[in-house]
Amino acid sequence: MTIMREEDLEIAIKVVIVGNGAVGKSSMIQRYCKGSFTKDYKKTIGVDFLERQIKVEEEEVRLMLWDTAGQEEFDAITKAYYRGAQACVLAFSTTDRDSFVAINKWKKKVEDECGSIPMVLVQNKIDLIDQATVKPDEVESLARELRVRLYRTSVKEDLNVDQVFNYLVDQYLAIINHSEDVYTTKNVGENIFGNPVKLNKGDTITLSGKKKTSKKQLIKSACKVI
Ligand SMILES: Nc1nc2c(ncn2[C@@H]2O[C@H](COP(=O)(O)OP(=O)(O)OP(=O)(O)O)[C@@H](O)[C@H]2O)c(=O)[nH]1
Ligand SMILES: [Mg+2]
Repeated sequence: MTIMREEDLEIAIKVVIVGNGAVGKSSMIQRYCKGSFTKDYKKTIGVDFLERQIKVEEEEVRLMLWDTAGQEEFDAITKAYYRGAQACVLAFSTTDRDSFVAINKWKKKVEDECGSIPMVLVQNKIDLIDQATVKPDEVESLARELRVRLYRTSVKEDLNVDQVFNYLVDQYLAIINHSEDVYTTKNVGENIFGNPVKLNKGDTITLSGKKKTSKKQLIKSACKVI
């Protein structure tokens, strides 16, 4: 028999970063995970993956960042990698109006696969504000319309990148902590898992505590996706 101790478990969050080509998705992940920035543009072919472990209120959280290709030629293959994502970054570039217009399409594409998950709108390359092709108020109204928080980042200058991921982690933890509350509530009622208010004999109750995954499970699930 294997005894699994609490310290063997960790919270793992799969985050997908989507948006048009060249908006800075790979650069953002590279900045966040490796602390570096490269000026040259090398488009992502298909999908890439990096991870970073952070500590949030004494909890180890492993962020698995899925970097998807923004170029249209890869549209068909990237979608499959969204599956199982628990959070999403919708990125566009300050200097590329098309990438701003495409945000709705990216959001829908992710929601088609993942349903409603924590998302954030990121206006990258804010260091190039003098070459902006989008007005601040139209960006703010898109964020309001989509009901997502807006962050203006410069991956180049390392501005606001950590904040984007911290926010998503907080959002995700709030959701799982809430599901724990529901789980421990005596009166299950109509909860976020869609269980009926009045339980009858034979009803199925969906139980879900804090989602912690063992390292082994993590590797297994990552392998499945690849
Ligand atoms: N000035 C400036 N340039 C940036 C910033 N972030 C990324 N870049 C540059 O923008 C270009 C594209 O960056 P990538 O990270 O490769 O873009 P991507 O979104 O991953 O592109 P695809 O992989 O094709 O989808 C690169 O030349 C980066 O150096 C930024 O904040 N400011
Ligand atoms: Mg890329």
